[in-house]
Amino acid sequence: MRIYFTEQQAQHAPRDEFFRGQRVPCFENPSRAEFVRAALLARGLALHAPEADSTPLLAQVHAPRYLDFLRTAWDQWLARDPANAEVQPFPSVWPVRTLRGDVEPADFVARLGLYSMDNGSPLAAGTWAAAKAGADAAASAAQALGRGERAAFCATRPPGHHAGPDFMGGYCFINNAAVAAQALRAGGAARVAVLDVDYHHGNGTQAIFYQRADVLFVSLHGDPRTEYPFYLGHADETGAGEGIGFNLNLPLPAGSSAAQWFDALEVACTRVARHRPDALVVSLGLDTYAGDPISRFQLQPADFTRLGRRLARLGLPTAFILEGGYAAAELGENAVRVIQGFNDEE
Ligand code: Q9C
Ligand code: ZN
Repeated sequence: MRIYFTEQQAQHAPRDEFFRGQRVPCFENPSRAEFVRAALLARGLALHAPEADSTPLLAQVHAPRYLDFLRTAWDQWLARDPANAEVQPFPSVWPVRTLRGDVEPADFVARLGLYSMDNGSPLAAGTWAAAKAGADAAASAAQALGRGERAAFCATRPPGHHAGPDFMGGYCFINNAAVAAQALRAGGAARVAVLDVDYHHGNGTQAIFYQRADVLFVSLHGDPRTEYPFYLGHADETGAGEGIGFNLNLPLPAGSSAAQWFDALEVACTRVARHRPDALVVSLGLDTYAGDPISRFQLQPADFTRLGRRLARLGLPTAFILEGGYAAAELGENAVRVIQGFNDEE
């Protein structure tokens, strides 16, 4: 398994976020990747810097005006006031129903609202550098599979699966799983499957591929009736147009046990296999862990080994993309368990 890590991840280091009416230190922070790096190195696994440039792929999964905004957002924030270097921008108004999203406001915070689904995705000076490097890793993982590698693993952050065609959200800016899937298609895979096992529904990935039959999206996640992202991820979302039948959501109640979760994983794997994909992208959120501070499933460390084994048994070239997982100190061990479970099954 070829593993990717980027030094740029550390440049995305916003200070705090809104949580239950308070500002708290960001759950999604550089220590997450550092814990994963340390655990991988402790097992003697080699880490690689991305060798691909994702630029052409980004325009295939995100809107040009969103990418332009994201690339220049911090400079725009500083242009408004140099003292903003020490201040985090947050959106405060959004173009919801009846309001217009087609006209870009001149005001920076209004544009930030236009391109955000929530106020939970703080920007920092190095957000673009970190997110772009993560997307480069996703493109590199796809390329590695194209060269005949059995699997690749992107130990990168920020995560990506909540980022939609033209918006950030849920700590995500560039949809790395979508970049990997698109790169696999460009590299000759006729059919690709994305299996999203993060605790939260991958609304961004679903939206990007909702009308397509070539990229199947399957997700198991906390029921959006009670869990973030709330407004997508229900079982009746099955695709549109050409994509009808190529989207499968398996929502589970908050608090679900590992046994319930693995039953749903079986349904997911059966659907993936029926697609007969040439490659698989796994949106690997590890926030299904029982110790996760913001999520409510009950997986134990040994369950991540079992997950790795089950995914290997699909027998597909597989690109793992790290998504959520906020019990930072345990994130490395849990990631390594997925990798070792997958490799053991070989
Ligand atoms: N600031 C991922 O796991 N935020 N994103 C809840 C409010 C939403 C999680 C706290 C959680 C998003 C990639
Ligand atoms: Zn998550």
